[in-house]
Amino acid sequence: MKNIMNRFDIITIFPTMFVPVFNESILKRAQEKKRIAIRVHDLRDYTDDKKHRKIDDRPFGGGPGMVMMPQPLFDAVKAIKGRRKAKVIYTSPAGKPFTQFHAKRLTKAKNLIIICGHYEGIDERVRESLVDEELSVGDYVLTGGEIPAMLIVDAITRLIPGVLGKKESLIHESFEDNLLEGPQYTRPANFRGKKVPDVLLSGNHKTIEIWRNSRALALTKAVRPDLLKKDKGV
Ligand code: 9WO
Repeated sequence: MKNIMNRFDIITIFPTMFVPVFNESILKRAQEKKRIAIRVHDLRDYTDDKKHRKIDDRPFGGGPGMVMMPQPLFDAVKAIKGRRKAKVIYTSPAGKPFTQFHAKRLTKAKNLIIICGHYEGIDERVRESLVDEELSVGDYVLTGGEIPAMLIVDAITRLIPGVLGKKESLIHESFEDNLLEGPQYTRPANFRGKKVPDVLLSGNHKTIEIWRNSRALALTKAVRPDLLKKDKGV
């Protein structure tokens, strides 16, 4: 809670996409509690093309589609940064895989500027001179970088001290061992003939912990054995 607030600036051609996502639940509360500040910027506000607010152009050398021009992106990042230090992130399938490890590391950055790509992507000079980190959120192609940007803000924010309640934070602490969580049950103990495992009703905390760990390990081995091969993810 000593933390000065984390600030996220997002550069996009679809600013309204972020409104519903950032104004619900924990992300909303984190802003109200001043743990984070999120600013969404319309890239078109930064183009020199006053008339058509153009931000893309045809690729040199030919080929299909359009490329995001350097001018609006350079000017947007410069204006948003001001005198502050900021890390500039571009999301693309060609980036390094974004994992829990990156989410944790990026909680330390006071200001993240996330560029959301469209069309065929950004002019290479933006990548070379403006982008500090290129991150992928998975091996698939999307229609734009907006959803990856939301995802990155979400994953980082829940790790910022004071964002989650004490109970929720403890739950995430138990994930630090690269295991998936085993099955969970709530009332009733017998739902239409389907029973909760006896061990969970036993009240024996030690036995319950051993059972949970063994289920977590079995599940991880079955569906994500790669997580058990050291330093993956968390
Ligand atoms: C697309 C692409 C495909 C294969 C290899 C590299 C690539 N880079 C891009 C790219 O920069 N695309 C731009 C952003 C424009 C089209 C929509 N964009 C996008 C980002 N689609 N998918 C992503 C993305 C971002 C992070 N993690 C997974 C997917």
